[in-house]
Amino acid sequence: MKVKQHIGHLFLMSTLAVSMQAALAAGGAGASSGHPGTTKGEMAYEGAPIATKPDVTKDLIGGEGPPMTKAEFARAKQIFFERCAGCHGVLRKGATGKPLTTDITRKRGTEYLKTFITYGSPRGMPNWGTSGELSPKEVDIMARYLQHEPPQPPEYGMKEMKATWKVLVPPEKRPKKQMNDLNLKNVFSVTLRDKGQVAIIDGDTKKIVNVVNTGYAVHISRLSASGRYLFVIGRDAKINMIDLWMKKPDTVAEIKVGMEARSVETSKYKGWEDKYAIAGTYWPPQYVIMDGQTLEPLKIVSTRGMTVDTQEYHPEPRVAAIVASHEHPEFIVNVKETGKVLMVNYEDIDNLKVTSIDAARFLHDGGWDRTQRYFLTAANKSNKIAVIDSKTDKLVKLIEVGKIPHPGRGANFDDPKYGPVWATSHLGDENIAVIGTDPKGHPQYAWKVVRMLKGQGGGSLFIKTHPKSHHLYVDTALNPDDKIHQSVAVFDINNLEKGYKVLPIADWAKLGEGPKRVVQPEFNQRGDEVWFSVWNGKTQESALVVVNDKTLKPKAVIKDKRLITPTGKFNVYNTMHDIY
Ligand code: DHE
Repeated sequence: MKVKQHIGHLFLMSTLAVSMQAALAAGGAGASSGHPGTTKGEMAYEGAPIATKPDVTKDLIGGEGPPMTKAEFARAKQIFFERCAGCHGVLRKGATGKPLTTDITRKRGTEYLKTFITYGSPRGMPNWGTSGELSPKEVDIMARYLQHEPPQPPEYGMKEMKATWKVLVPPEKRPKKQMNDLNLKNVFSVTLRDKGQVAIIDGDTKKIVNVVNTGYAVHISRLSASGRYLFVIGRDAKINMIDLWMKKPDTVAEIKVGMEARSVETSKYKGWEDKYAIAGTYWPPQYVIMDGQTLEPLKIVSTRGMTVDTQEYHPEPRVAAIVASHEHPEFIVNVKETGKVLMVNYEDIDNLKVTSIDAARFLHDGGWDRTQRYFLTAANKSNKIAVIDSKTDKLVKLIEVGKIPHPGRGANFDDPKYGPVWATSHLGDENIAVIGTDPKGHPQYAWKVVRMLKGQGGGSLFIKTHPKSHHLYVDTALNPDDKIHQSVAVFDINNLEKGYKVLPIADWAKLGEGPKRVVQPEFNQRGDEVWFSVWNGKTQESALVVVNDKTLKPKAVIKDKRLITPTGKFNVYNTMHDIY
């Protein structure tokens, strides 16, 4: 493994690209990582380098750990942030990976830890040594490093946020009306992951309107309730607020709200449209409520606290998905490691009311049922979907599903037999769990898995349909088989028993070399087209494939040298109105 000397942002940019590229070059999701239970694709997905810079931490070297030089400690920390922190957490308190706190590691000792790091475990720990990813010397350094207290990244409060906050175009200088002739409702914001950019694409003409520089390894986009402002968050916790009314939509305000983040959302309750924005961070573990017109940070709240099951203190409970309630002036905040869903009422942010709902670990992503009253969210390592009633602010049910549910925002449709349902696919198996969501009309099926459909295989990240469509699309972006991760399964909702058809999306894109994972279906506003990303390596050609939802035939292939590593796509109208 090559030693890189420079650390910091640029280093992380390149290592993320390198690690994803390595996985992609090795067949991407297709290659085994050399130990049972985790594919290269999954490793690249969950164990990607974190955005927090290793040079900013407070280090507690010495004390009771085995002897190490400063240079060894620095090297180990760099490796840990690149390869381990995504699963074990920065403070090593455990997330999808096991806890590695010093009370545990010192008991195990250097030799045991070396063996574990070298050979891995069937439960998901990679074989870093025998795969050649770490040299014997690096394994030895890591084994000793883990017996020292974890280096602590700095806190990030109001002072730090304000220092990065910029209003590039103040509200009074912004257009008073839409200055372009775009059909804004059918515009798409497309994540260009490894470029740290989003492409704003006109869904009608399929032309790129602008490419906007955003945060590092940019992650998701969300819309303001009015549909005018687009909020984009990078993994480095940088938020861009883009005004779609400008002649050429561009950033009007930006801020960095922490060191590591995944989620952003805006207030949608009646009377509160476009008033607030909220972002949740992985590091520090907290969320911040901001002014919805300027991104001025107003209120920061920590998520540190007790876990839902063992009721012990967790120092690093990361904020996962956030959605805006339609029933109350509230944000619904998933806290991953404590397994709690917070209903954050923004009516009076100086006297903040937060209802904490016990769900299960480790909360990740989720979406609304068709009535937008119930929020269904994945507790992925518990193999459960938690149902939250946003009207009563209570947990309705924890539903056992398949292995590692990963719904994105899920898919709502009318099942011919069971009535209104919401569905999720899974990372860990081929199941698609279909859950009844109509306690009034179909009480016998409500909050039960009414069907387990069989898809192409595990490694699914996203599933999608639309009220106007009778098709259910399921990607398998991280499946080990090239054929499977380069295509999608589509079910006819009116004939689910019939099984699925396979659409060879990557073949339709006619690209050259590369893993070409097909990821995240997203409908246009009218609900008659569905868009897919064909996600290739950073130096390879990628594309977007638009499928005619009626005929299931390709309608357009969007290629452009600026479309580098496209992943998530967010249609303005569907994202504004939570249609999926
Ligand atoms: Fe995501 C949503 C976290 C890796 C594409 N991802 C989310 C959400 C969370 C999350 C918490 C929900 C946000 C919300 O709704 O408020 N994602 C993480 C990770 O922690 C993880 C596993 C590892 C990491 O280092 O970030 C991760 N995610 C990825 C990818 O590698 C994906 C496939 C490609 C990419 O662009 O990075 C990816 N995540 C997405 C997308 C969404 C998302 C496209 C939004 C889906 C939607 O339809 O709303």
